[in-house]
Amino acid sequence: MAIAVALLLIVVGSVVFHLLTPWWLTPLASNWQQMDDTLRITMAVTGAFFVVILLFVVYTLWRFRHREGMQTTQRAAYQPDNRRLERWLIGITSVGIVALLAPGLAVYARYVQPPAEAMLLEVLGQQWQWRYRFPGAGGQLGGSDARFYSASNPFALDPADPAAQDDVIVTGNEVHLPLGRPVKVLARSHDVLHDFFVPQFRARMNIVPGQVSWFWFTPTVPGRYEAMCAQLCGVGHPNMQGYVIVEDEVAFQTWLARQTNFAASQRPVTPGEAGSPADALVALGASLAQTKGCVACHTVDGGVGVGPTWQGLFGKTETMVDGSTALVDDAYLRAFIRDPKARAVKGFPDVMPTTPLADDEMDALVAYIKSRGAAPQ
Ligand SMILES: [Cu+2]
Repeated sequence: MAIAVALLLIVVGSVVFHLLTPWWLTPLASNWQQMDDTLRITMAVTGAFFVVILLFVVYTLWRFRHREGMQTTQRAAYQPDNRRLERWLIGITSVGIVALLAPGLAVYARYVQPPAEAMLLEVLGQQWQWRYRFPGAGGQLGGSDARFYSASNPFALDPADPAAQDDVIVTGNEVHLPLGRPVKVLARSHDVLHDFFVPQFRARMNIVPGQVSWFWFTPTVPGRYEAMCAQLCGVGHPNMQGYVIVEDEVAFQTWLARQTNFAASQRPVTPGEAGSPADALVALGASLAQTKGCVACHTVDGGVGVGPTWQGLFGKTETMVDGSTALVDDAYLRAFIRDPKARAVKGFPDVMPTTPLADDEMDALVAYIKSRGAAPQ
């Protein structure tokens, strides 16, 4: 009987929790009301089966409990089969399973068929950051091939493709989208499985290396939304965050006009007119730290990350896993970035990937780390 009471409490508790919980879905910010409907149907079907099955177990435990004075000879009747009951059970279960699967299939079919007027947005996943690309005025994205990949061409775009020249390359992990316009998202991965997910849009898609997967949505509420990776993709996975800013068309066009295109991003970097060349180098290093994904693991404000923070790193004495110590200077940083596996710093996982850097990029990145300040003596 104790088990029957416990099961009854679980059923009542679950239903009450479901009705009173503050953990409801975030407000919907896209056209995908159908996703929420599907979720509610799933909840209703699984919830009903959960309650009915547990209540049935509670009933049988109570109905056939042991009672004082029961005849010790009383035995359960053996019933080899019961056609009528089986037909009912198979029928109800089948209806339940169809109700679980069919709405999802119908919504998914719509989810991967973007309207013809949808604008294109490419999302590129990489351990552990997001990059974005829009087609230029021509409306066509340039072609890519793995052999074109380089540190300055992370999308591996074909430099000879005329359609690639005006492609808008977004630097950093934040992308803007216009309100009320359907967007077709084309998703590619640079390395392993990722999944682009913005909860408020109810939109997500797995990203498989070597494939382009897609889905579409129309943002319906202005705001700043967090995009996250929804496939465990390595030790930096929780840091793989981006942002989608939904704003009116005018603000979006203003933002878009400020972005660089592919052709411009391929020109050699020249120090800016404003500020000294040293400042320009540090500024370039700061932007490289973003685009190369360094900031996924290294904070610059002393915060805890997967790797050592860059605040106060330069000039500090690091202890290695083998107990030896090393002064963090120019040569140390360069050697470590070139070959992260050569040695391991005590207290940090040995997971730093090798990032291809041109010589001038290395100079800029080291200058930036240096600028984050020497360790206090
Ligand atoms: Cu990921």
